[in-house]
Order: sequence, then C-alpha cells, then structure tokens
Amino acid sequence: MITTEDLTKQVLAGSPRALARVITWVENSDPRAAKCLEELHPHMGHALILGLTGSPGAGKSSLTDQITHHFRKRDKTVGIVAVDPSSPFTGGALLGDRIRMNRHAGDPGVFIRSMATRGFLGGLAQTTDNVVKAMDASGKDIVIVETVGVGQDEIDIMRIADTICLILAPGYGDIIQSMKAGVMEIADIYVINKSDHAGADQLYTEVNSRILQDTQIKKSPWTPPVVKTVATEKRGIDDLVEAIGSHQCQLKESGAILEKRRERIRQQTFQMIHFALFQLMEKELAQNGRLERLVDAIIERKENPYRAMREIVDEFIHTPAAR
Ligand SMILES: Nc1nc2c(ncn2[C@@H]2O[C@H](COP(=O)(O)OP(=O)(O)OP(=O)(O)O)[C@@H](O)[C@H]2O)c(=O)[nH]1
Ligand SMILES: [Mg+2]
Repeated sequence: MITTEDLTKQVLAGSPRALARVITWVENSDPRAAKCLEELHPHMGHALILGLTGSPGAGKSSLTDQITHHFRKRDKTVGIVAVDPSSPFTGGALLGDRIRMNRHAGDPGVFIRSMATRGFLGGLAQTTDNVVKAMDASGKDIVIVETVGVGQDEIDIMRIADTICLILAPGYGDIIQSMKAGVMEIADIYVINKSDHAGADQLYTEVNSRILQDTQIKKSPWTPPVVKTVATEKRGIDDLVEAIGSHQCQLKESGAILEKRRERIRQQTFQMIHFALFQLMEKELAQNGRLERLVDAIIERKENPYRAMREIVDEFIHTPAAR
C-alpha cells in the first residue's frame, strides 16, 4: 500500500500516474484525497488557470487543443480538465471523444482528465477545483478547464479560473442563452469561433455592442476583448493567447488577482466547513432513526421543524465532537 506521503512525492516529481491516482481519490471523496491535497497545498498557486465555456459544439475543445499546442511550443506544461455537467454518462468515453486532444495524448507535458456528472459528494465545482489544484501542485504551468456553459453549475466551475473565455459561434443562438444564464457577465474574453461561417461578423458586432453597454453600466476597469478565431484552421489563436496575457497583466497590475484569489479561498474554505458539518449532522440524525421519528412527529403536528432545528443545532454545538 502506497502512503499518501509517497504519492505526494511522486506527484511533485511529475508522475502522471500518481497525479491520476490522486484525482481519482478526489473524485471518489476518498479520505486519502484530503490528506494528499493537504500535503500538496504548499505547492499550489503557480498555474495560470484558464476557463473555457460555451455552448455544445461551439469549438471549446478545438480551441483548448490549439491553446495547448501554442503553450507546448513554448515549453510550458498544460493540464486539461473537461467537465460535462450535463452529461448523463458516467464513464467518460463520450467525453473522451469530445475532448479532441489526441495529438497531445503521448506528450508527457500534457495531462488530460475528463469528468462527467457522478453526483460528486462534495459538489461538482468543489471536485473540479480540487482536481485543478492537484494539477497546479504537480507543476503544470497552465490548467485549462473546459465546460459546457448553460447553468449555475458551470458558472460555479468557471469561478475557479483566473481568466474566463466564453466561446460563441454563429448560428447557435447561444448569445441569448448565455445572457439569460448569466454566463455573459462572468466572461473576461469573448471568442467568436467558427469565424469562417456566415453570421460571424454580425455576432461580432452584437457581442461588442453588448459589452460596451455592460462596461458603461459597471464602470469596470477591464473591457473584455472580442477575438475572432477559426480553431480548425488555427486562425486567431495568437490573438486569443495575447488577450489572455493582457487580462493576466491587468489582473496583476490592478491587484485584482489577489482580491479574486482571496474571495475564492473564502468561498472554498466556507464550503468545505459547510460540507463537513453537513456530513456530521447527517450521520448524527440518521442514528437510531432520529430524523425519521422527527419527520413522523412533524407530519402529526406534534412537532414543528423550526423548533426542532433550533434544538438540534443547539445540541450539536454543545457536543464535544463539534468543539
Ligand atoms: N468550420 C469550423 N468548424 C469548427 C471550428 N472549430 C471547431 N469546429 C468543428 O466543430 C465541431 C465541434 O468542435 P469541438 O471543439 O468539439 O466543440 P466543443 O465546444 O468542445 O463541443 P462539446 O465539447 O461537444 O460541447 C467539430 O467538428 C470541430 O471540428 C471552426 O472554427 N470552424
Ligand atoms: Mg468539447
């Protein structure tokens, strides 16, 4: 049996097998994952975390592939996490097909992981975050998170990233959808992919005017650029990477990066505590069928949930386990 200490050492030495193992533990909420992440913690915080979101088929994976290629040519190592919250599949075979990363498969400088919804115990965003952190600690210079962007889950996942790119393509009706879902508001860079298709110019104009309105209202110090790309022909990739670089500079120069990271740590720490308490309470209430008895009493109006909640919380605070 390998110890978490040994595994951590192997991750830090760059072993992809060790990294894959830690990630599997993270996904399965194996208690050893927390131990490893604890040991890896001092080594985190160096990677540039890039989020790519957008409608299905907009070209996220093709762009991830091109961006990866760009950085690999400059000797930077890349980690890729493809998350598909909407996928009902659990294995990831379908995701594998959708990642379009085959040309990087044998490259030791690229580590790819796909994740489908599995009702992760700790929540999808939290799990993704820990997977990204493990990649970061393993020394990857850039970690790219790709997810299909439509709902709250995806917005939560995207908050992990330092720079968020929203990938749009003509003919997807996705601009309206993204606006509704609030994905538009969180993007730092807009990409009009499939610029070889009809309607790209119109989409470009629409997005630009929408951004102009937005930045005027918010008086934000960063005006998100709109970059046109054709991922399949490698067009616009340099512009996109340049925009990412400019956003990184702006984040650092304005100090916004520190504020962003602080807020992220605040949220994550709070969520971890929330989840740990939730698990403790769940276990406690399941004991001796206490919750079921409580439900019976509430149904019969002999008890009310408000009072019961106060009593249970009060009791919990005063138990030695909670202290
Ligand atoms: N014409 C054209 N086709 C593109 C472009 N970018 C991607 N495609 C094609 O569009 C299809 C979908 O591309 P993907 O990169 O898989 O898109 P995705 O957003 O990752 O898709 P999902 O992960 O399934 O949501 C593929 O057949 C690509 O070859 C582009 O710029 N122009
Ligand atoms: Mg994809």
